[in-house]
Amino acid sequence: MRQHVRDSLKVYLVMGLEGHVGLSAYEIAEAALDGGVTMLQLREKNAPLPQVLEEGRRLRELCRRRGIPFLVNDRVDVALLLDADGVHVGQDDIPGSDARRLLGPDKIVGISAGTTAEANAALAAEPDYLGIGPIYATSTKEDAGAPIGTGLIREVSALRPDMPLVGIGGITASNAAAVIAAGGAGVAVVSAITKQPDPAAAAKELLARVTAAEQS
Ligand code: TZP
Ligand code: MG
Repeated sequence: MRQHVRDSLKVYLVMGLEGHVGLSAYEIAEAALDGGVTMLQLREKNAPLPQVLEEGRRLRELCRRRGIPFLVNDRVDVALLLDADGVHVGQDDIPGSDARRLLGPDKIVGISAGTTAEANAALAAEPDYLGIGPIYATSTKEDAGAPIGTGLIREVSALRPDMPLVGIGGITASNAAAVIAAGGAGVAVVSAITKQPDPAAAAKELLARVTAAEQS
């Protein structure tokens, strides 16, 4: 499971249901998958639940057709209703161990951490991966806190080399290589794909940078 997750983390698209410059969220996802996105997380904080379920179902089916894991942010109930491949939870959400109990052993459980203490607590729940960040400054998440750089990725990857780690926060094609060099299995991005005029090209470039960094 962890090797499969590690491979899937290379370019992890985190997205809401908002469109951008004439593209719907679904069209952005489609283009991003064309470009080589390896995993997708639906992270919608504002839309009414019926809309999340309806549009989420379409995104879920798209990911299934493309053979890409589909995860839901925060909500285990939504993940279950959409038959998602897993859930991603933060420090204020349902604890990772409880998410695991509800979803069972075959689903992916990812947990966010931004400090050593959070990482240690998250590791105790034996998630399938850890999301570490915000690595760089981001305007996507208002309460993201100050950027932490790549140090925590380096620290956790030394402590738990078996645990796949993905960096998040302000990651672009220009700084993605540093996340991999620190021990990250991949990069999780919102705006570096969803806010680009050509999401397919943006995803392709990110994948190329991650793959090149893995080989160096
Ligand atoms: N968690 C930590 S930073 C962040 C999340 C969801 C937002 C990342 O967005 P962007 O646009 O890739 O900086
Ligand atoms: Mg959350």
